[in-house]
Amino acid sequence: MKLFYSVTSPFVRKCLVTAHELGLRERLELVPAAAHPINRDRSVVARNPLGKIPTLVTQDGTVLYDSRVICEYLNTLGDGHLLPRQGPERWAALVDQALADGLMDAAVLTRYEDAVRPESLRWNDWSAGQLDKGDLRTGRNRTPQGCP
Ligand SMILES: N[C@@H](CCC(=O)N[C@@H](CS)C(=O)NCC(=O)O)C(=O)O
Repeated sequence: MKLFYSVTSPFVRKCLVTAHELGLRERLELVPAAAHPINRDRSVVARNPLGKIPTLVTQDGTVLYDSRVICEYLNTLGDGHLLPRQGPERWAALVDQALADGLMDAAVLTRYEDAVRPESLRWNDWSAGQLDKGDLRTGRNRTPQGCP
């Protein structure tokens, strides 16, 4: 399987950790990609119209994208222990994943604001709003009320 990746992507890292935990890491061939919100990486866009990584090409040539989909796929390919298939454990795992994805989205958007947007167009309140999510600024993640 080919995984379009970059070492700086937290979403790629999530998929790599998942593959490692399921004993599938060796089955992934890492293909370097330069996903970027402005300068599109055509090798990724050719497979995923969003141009985002991670993008996975499975053994039979099926293209999967979005880390959630890729992690579900890897879980199915492995022993299935990372994402419970049913019951309250499944909802808890999916909510944990949604929280982690939301934190990563906020971190990536903040990075794009700082590194990609021209300085004259930057809006500090935007970054402050993103960093407030899950207390990213202090590193202390809030647990939503009602979740274990
Ligand atoms: N929801 C996606 C988010 C992936 C994502 O935002 N990846 C970033 C790199 S960390 C990317 O490809 N950005 C390029 C872009 O925004 O066009 C997932 O879970 O895979």
